[in-house]
Amino acid sequence: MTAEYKVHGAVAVITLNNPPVNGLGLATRTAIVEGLRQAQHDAAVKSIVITGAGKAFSGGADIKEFNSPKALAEPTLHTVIAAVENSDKPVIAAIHTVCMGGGLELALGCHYRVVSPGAQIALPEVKLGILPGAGGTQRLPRVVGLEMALNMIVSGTPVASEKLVKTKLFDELVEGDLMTGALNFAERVAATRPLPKVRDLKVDYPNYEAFLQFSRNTVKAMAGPFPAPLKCVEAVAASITKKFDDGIAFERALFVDLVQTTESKALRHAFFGERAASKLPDVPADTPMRSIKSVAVIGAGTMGGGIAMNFLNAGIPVTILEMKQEALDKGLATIRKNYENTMKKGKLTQEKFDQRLSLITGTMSYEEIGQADLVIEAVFEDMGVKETVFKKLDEVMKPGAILASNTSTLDVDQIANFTKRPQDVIGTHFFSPANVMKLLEIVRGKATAKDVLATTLALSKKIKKTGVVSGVCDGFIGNRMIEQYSRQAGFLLEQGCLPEQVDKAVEKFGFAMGPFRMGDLAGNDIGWYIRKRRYVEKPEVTYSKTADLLCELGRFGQKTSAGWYDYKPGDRKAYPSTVVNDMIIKHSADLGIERKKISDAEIVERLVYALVNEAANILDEGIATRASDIDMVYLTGYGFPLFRGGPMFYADTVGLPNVVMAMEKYAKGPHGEAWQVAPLLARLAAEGKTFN
Ligand code: T1G
Repeated sequence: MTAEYKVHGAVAVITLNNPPVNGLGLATRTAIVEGLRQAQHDAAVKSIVITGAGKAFSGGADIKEFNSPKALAEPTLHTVIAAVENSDKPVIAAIHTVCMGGGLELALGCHYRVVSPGAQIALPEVKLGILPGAGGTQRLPRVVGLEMALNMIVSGTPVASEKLVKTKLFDELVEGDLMTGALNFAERVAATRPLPKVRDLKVDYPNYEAFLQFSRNTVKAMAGPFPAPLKCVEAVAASITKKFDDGIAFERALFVDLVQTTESKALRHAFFGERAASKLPDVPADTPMRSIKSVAVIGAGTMGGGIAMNFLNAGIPVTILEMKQEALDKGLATIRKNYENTMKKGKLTQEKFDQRLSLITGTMSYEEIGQADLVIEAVFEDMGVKETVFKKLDEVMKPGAILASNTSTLDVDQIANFTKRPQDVIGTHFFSPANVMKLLEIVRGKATAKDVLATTLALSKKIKKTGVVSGVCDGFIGNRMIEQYSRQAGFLLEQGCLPEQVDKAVEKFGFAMGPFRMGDLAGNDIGWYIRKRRYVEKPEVTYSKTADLLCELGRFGQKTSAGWYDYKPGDRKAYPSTVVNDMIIKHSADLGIERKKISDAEIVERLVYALVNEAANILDEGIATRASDIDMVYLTGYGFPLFRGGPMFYADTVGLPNVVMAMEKYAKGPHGEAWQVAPLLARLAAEGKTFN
């Protein structure tokens, strides 16, 4: 059963038991109604308690059921809540740990609510592109007030139960054992009549129109492409402008609209995609993990310093190693500066600042890092340098230590073979700035042990990264795909576009930054260095030479105050460059290419489908475990727009046959060889299937 029924004296207790978070799926909803019916028919029962087993009261409706018949099958959550509210015996919600979404709405339908301290209370539906659809927008304002309710619903942010005990949301804060407190409370109120109903309360807020208008304006400004936040405001407004049942109907209508939107489906896709990424078919969830109590980082440069900060933030001591005192001092000073800046912005307390800085030690001796449980090298991206470092690490690191490389493209198997313990070697590819970017590509070598993988995945969650496992190939998942994206960007310049048009087109599509602004930020010389290697390794792969011509002018981007764009001192704004645009136009002429007008739609198709096509190969080769992993890479590491769900999700929404048709059209144009449709993509399109 997904809810247990048990009578304690004169109190019937219904315990939700649907691990992991007591999602209110159909079976659970049915069991609740069954329990209420039993309690109603048992004359010995004078009051009813509803609570949750395990680590949640309830995490809300079962998102896995959305857009499936079960979600709307009776008893719906509305029906369950009505059954609770219309019970002729008092129903008390005994809340602990997590009470969110439909779980909170269920509690709001109860006559009373008692709660443990520290419980996370939220209506987070907006984060899934929807809004509370079972009365939350109408009941919450009636117990915590219009403003608090609006903030909670529009942000979706949890509030600790202690902060709400003075509101009508809770009747008692139970400091000790929750069940004991709930049973005592239930006995005390057993005979109290009339039964208090949240729906009978009124929302009182003087001059609410002005507040609501201000809220609309504020939310409109921050919601971007997501429709849900503004609809949350409208739904909450109904709690004061409409009668209760009209407000419920209005909320329901808005919910039904939102749950069908692509934006909501994209957010739900990302929610599950984030969690699925930590699961590997061949690494059991109960794989024993190695204990990581201390970390060493080799290299105190930009990457090494950023990597170190992730562990300091998680309270894990770090020893950072450099070969020269000056570099070590500079690296440590940068870490301190970063924390000082965060503290200045009020995002870090002095106490946390001191604690984090107390956890970092600098050294120039490999011998001093030998006892670390994990060592991550962030040295120069050159196999010779990696070889020297890993041979040294193999010598000094204690048995069982995990040896990780922050390489962004090099062969992790080759690196592992520099050691006598390849099973302990793994790739941990952080993205710059490493203490900010959420993505962590975890590169599993052929020899990487399963417990090393499981440990690294769990550690990525602890340092608040989205860990995505990649197999070994050139560029792993993200950079291998961005390679094709950049190729198309270069061809577009040759054929008629200028950097600003391409960037604007993809930024309008929703990317945080277009390819050329991104190149200027990351450094155009990085791509240049990789292309030079490619020209030798894969001479058959064609590239536009525009990016090389740019680098030959020394225009590496912001770091040289000139790249695809011009930059002014102290100003990070990208100004179109006459020098570069003339160079591009001249290069087309030198190639005998007649430049033509290219639409924004074509720009977006060619850049995004280049990602999708390469991703299909990555999936087919087993480099990525699943399509949603690839989406998570692009959503958390490459600025792909969240409301479009990632490249694979987006391709699914376009329809794979449409993607293939567009690619076949481009295959007839210049550099058509770049549009070889990936076999997996062709197969799925032909079979009417999707990636996800
Ligand atoms: N439905 C289905 N599965 C859920 C779930 C949910 N609501 N919440 C979590 N899971 C799964 C999750 O996929 C993972 O599965 C496991 O539980 C542990 O999650 C009408 C319609 C509750 C704070 O948005 O915020 O109610 O990977 O790793 O870190 O108005 O999960 O193990 O197979 O996140 O301890 C509104 C979403 C739903 C809450 C727990 N509720 N969940 O965090 O564990 S819409 C939410 C969370 C709704 C009504 C509407 C968190 C958590 P697996 P986890 P955690």
